[in-house]
Amino acid sequence: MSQKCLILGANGQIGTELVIALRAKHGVNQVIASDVKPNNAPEQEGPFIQLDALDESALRAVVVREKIDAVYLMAAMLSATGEQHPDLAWSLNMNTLFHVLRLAKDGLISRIFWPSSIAVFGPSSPKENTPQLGVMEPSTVYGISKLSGEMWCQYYHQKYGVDVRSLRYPGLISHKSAPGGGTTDYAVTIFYEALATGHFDCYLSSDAALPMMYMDDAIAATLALMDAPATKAKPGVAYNLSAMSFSPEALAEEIKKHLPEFTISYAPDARQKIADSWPKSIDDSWARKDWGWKPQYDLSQMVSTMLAHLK
Ligand code: AKB
Repeated sequence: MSQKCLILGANGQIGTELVIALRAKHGVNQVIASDVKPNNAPEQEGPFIQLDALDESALRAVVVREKIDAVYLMAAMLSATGEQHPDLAWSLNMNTLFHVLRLAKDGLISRIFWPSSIAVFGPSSPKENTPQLGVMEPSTVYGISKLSGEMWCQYYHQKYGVDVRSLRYPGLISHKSAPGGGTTDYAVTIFYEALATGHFDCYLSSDAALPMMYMDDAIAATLALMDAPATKAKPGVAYNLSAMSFSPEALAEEIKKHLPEFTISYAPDARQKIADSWPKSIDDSWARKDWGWKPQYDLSQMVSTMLAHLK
């Protein structure tokens, strides 16, 4: 199905790669990239509009003028930055979602993608193989905004028939664009430091295992979810999504197989508390059963691919 898409937050870690993948699929002019900042991704050739998703009337005007079918809302403030700016994180993460949900409720667009996160889980959730449903008491502003957002997506689907699709992304690892403000960002920075200086000082403890995924898998999952019929990829459900799980120590060991001189030290900071509150691994059996999700990259494939690109 060829759709005219609008990506909000196109300059971000996921947005950058999502725009490229959607343009390859739907055609360059079918995909409008937008961000609050000017376009900083030269590899995204195609239409770009500077747009603040918090400005509801500006957003509506673009959607109507460009005859948009689907909106991908990738603008968000992540976990670590959110703890420093709680009001701003809540305002950005929730208000942009309401703006997009209302576009669909009013019949201006037919489908939404909205990213959730493993941050919806909290200290009282099971740590290993955390199931789709169960105790969710997030302890970060980011997690609270994602869990609330999930509930609002479900509500808009049930009450108004809005077709909103969602994934609970784990930490994402990519080489095209840097993450910003997350707890899992170390798993990207480590590669740059390993190649530049041969050493990495990690802000998490050696055994802080977290669910992670290579970006190609995250993009493939997003496209598959948006393409699947609503009878399979259920609107209003934020699917658990899993590929691998590792600690900083395990990641360092894998990097050492390629760079034997690499060393790592540990100086946990405030982000350790956030990591402690999250699952160590995720059960994504709903996504596998409902719409056939299957990741391609494990830890060793991800590490060799990252190093090959960054070298
Ligand atoms: C973060 O660390 O805040 C994000 C996430 C897991 O949603 N990468």
